[in-house]
Amino acid sequence: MATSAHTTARRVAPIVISTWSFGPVANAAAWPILASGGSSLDAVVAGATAVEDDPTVDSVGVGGFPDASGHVSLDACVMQAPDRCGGVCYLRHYAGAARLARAVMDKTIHVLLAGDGAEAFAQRQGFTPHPTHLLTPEARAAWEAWRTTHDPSEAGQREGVLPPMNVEERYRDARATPSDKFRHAPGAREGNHDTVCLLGIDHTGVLSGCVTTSGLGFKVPGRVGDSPIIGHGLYVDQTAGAAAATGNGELIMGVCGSFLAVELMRAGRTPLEACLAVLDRIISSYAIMPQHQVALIALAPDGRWGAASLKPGFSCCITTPAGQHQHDAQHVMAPRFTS
Ligand code: SD4
Repeated sequence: MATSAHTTARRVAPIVISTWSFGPVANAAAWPILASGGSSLDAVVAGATAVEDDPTVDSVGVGGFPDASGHVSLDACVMQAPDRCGGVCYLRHYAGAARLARAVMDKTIHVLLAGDGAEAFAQRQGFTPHPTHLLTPEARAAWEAWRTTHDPSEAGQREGVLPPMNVEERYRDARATPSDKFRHAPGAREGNHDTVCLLGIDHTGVLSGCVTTSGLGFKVPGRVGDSPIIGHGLYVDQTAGAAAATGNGELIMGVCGSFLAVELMRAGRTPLEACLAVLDRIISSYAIMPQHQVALIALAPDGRWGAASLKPGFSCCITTPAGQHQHDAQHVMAPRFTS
């Protein structure tokens, strides 16, 4: 069946862009598919799956940090067009959220399946329950350590107190300035990772996106963020472009961050301008706290891309026929706070 994902196909150089420092892991799985003429949808799902399957990544897939009650829950979505999107959320006993999100898109009339229903669907699709409910010994140990200083019943409930962010605090390194007020953000953890978001274009010019996460560490049980929700964590339109978001989902959801970025590109903004404008909207819409971070990546149908974040420390990985590089994204927040 022809879909709107394929009505505007055109020949452009393939590209894949993915978030954070595990981007190279994602792109290593995605790029061979694009380079050999495969589809951008296959590529972004393969890239997301590679990160999900790495148990050392404590913010995506197996090995993700649990919620305040000690249970891991996974969220993911895929998108090519308004009539080609799917997602799963609050998946607690099955790995492979990105592949399952694709199955929702390909095999159902629905967009988003949650919780028990998503897991029943996973079983019907031949997925097998994860033997340890996605919780690795390392993630369990981190949760137990967190419990020694936090009351799980208060997680995310007291005003001004957020669950710890899964944000790489790489801005603590040599590039950080002493005046950076974010250097000692509460909840910051050295070397941690975040949601993996991938945007890609294949040799036929078709855009696809995929986002997958275990969400904020030690979140309130039942909490679902932006990542699996179309228009929030991910939006793709074949004529306007694609965008994906990572960071504090609550800040992204209130402004429909990814949808807004794509609509700004439709209105003529470059991918970078679109990312920066979404961050400006977030800054003007919320009381930004030190532990907040939001980052966006955006990709135009012609292959131009952009990336930006509230705070320093966000990078993304770009792979094209010309090669691969890790890009430190422009950040908007620290200069305003330090001036
Ligand atoms: C969430 N946006 O669940 C995700 C988490 C994330 O960097 O992206 N962290 O809110």
